[in-house]
Amino acid sequence: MQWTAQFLLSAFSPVHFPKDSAPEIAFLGRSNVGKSSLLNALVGEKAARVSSTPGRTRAINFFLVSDEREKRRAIFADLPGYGYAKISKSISAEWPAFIEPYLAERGSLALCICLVDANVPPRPNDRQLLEWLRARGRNYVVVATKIDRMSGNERTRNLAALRRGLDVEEILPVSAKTSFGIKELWRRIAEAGTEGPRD
Ligand SMILES: Nc1nc2c(ncn2[C@@H]2O[C@H](COP(=O)(O)OP(=O)(O)OP(=O)(O)O)[C@@H](O)[C@H]2O)c(=O)[nH]1
Ligand SMILES: [Mg+2]
Repeated sequence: MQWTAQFLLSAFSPVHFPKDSAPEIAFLGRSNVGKSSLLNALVGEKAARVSSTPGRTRAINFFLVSDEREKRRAIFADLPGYGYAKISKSISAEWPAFIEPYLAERGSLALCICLVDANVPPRPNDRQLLEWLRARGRNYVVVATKIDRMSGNERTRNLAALRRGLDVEEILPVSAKTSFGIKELWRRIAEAGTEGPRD
């Protein structure tokens, strides 16, 4: 597969959202969890801006991802992170107001990739987001990022704690650094419905 990612636009309000012309995959998670890095690892290029300063992105950045040979297309939406401020009370209090309507109403949203850091214990705001997505019947997959930072035993322990704490059956371990888990995540994305060739 040879994917290319083309930056479309940064949206600060629903009027800026691009036409929903292809199945959309949203990247959700706390600031600094590795959303932009994972997006880049999936497409194999530096499309999204990676920053060591958490909370930089306040917009939804849309990318058109395509495989010209196979005639497949998807839109990747890199969302602003939540939960960086230590005093945060809820997700919505610190997330730009247009994120909630995006998640609730975007017709083409096919899959939410919910990222949690494999090195960090379960957090209430991650759990809260997952409950919110479940309540609205959104299709999601939870991935644990930065898995390269830990040994086998620690991995198993942390992933079990995250599954328990977030009340989910399955968490896919991934690393943007080593590309661990990227193939499996692509499989999930394709399942959720990238637009394939029509005969
Ligand atoms: N070791 C390791 N570091 C990673 C991985 N993914 C991301 N990072 C690092 O984590 C930091 C944050 O990565 P980003 O991809 O910018 O995180 P983000 O979730 O997009 O952050 P915001 O846009 O601020 O919400 C950067 O310093 C990355 O290099 C990974 O798989 N392994
Ligand atoms: Mg980012």
